[in-house]
Amino acid sequence: MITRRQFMQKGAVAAGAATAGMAVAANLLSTGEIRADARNAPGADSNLPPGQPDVDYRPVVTPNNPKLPWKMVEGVKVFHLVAEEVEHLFAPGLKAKCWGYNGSVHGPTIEAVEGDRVRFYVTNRLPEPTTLHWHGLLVPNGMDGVGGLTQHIIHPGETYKYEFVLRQHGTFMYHPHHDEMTQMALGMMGLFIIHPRGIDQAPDRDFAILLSEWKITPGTSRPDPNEMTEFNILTMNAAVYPATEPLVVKQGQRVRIRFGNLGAMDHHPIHLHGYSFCVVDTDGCPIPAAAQERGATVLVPVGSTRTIEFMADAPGDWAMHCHMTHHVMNQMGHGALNLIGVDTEKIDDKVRSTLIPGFMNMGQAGMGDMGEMGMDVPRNSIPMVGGQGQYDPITMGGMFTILKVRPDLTSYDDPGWYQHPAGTLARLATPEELKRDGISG
Ligand SMILES: [Cu+2]
Repeated sequence: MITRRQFMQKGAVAAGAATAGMAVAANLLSTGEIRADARNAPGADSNLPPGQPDVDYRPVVTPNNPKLPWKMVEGVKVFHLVAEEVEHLFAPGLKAKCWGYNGSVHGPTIEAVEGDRVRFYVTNRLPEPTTLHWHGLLVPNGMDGVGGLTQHIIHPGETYKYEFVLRQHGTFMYHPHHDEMTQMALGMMGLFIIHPRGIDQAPDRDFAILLSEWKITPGTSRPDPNEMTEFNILTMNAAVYPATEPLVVKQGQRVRIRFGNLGAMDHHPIHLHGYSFCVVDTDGCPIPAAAQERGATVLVPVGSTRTIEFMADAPGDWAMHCHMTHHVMNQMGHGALNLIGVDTEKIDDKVRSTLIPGFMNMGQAGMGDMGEMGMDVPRNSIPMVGGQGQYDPITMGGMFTILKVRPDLTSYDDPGWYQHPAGTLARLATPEELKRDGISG
């Protein structure tokens, strides 16, 4: 039998052994028992110099989302977040007046290093009060950002200051903790990535994706914060396919993908094609190698982060998406009539001749036909399915993106569609093959 204490100590030793020098001390803070001490010493100064990109850490990539810039002031990393209304494009055809930070929806990704002292100024340019909560971070209570409970709310026009030392590494998030239902439904959230100190253990490619869900009634341009169940826009970093930027990786690289979920109601089982991966971290808590779950799908619950790693040994265009099938469809797929198997030709004729010229019912043979390009949709809305693929339309939109693994890359720009080597592509069976194998089509 192994006691919990022994288990934690082994984890601490393993984590420490992976790095060197002062980084060991910093990593020890990531184990539960030592964390309690760190939390109780909120005024303690960090002895570590501010971590520098490409020296102390390999920067994370957040597709479709910018990074929050910072400047050094007397050894402190200083950031400025401005909460404000932002006109946001989810995909060509669908724009909405959202709330975000610094002109971005979601807010820009914050990136720092364990041991850094960070200072955040938060300016409120919204029409109502707000606060900022550092989700998953071990901070002094008065820096936790819960309106009314741990601080005064930030009124419109005011700028508040938060300051603390980062005592852990992993994948975290930020969001307001005042009128949460409205402010988060309108887009106010972001990723907060804290790297361990030292680039040796860093993966070759490190991506971060924040999952969320929205209700934008077709034809309107405001997310509806009152919605509890019928979300019709499911996003990765506030984009829907085909606007989600692909994850571009060179074959043989070690890849990390971090997922966070700050949607209102839904957990998302994210499925990656072509690979099995290890779940290496939950909510910024590293999992010892022997305890890591392996799989091809990771469930990312609301209010949580999950981080996976794998070796990208297989080239191709690999789908990565939420496996809730209603979460890989866009707006116009929701609230549609179920017409599968119905002959609507007579109804269409009548509606066309008397009511709406050009009217056409959709979906008699399934919903795939709604993916045809050029389909008419209401103003400011997008069809339910994705975009044109290499061979045919891709009938997934929403929470869908593509991992593009290539043997030869000179840049991480989108390399286009994967060219399948001869003999490795599914195709129409020939009459000779059918006859040879005794298959009647
Ligand atoms: Cu989902």
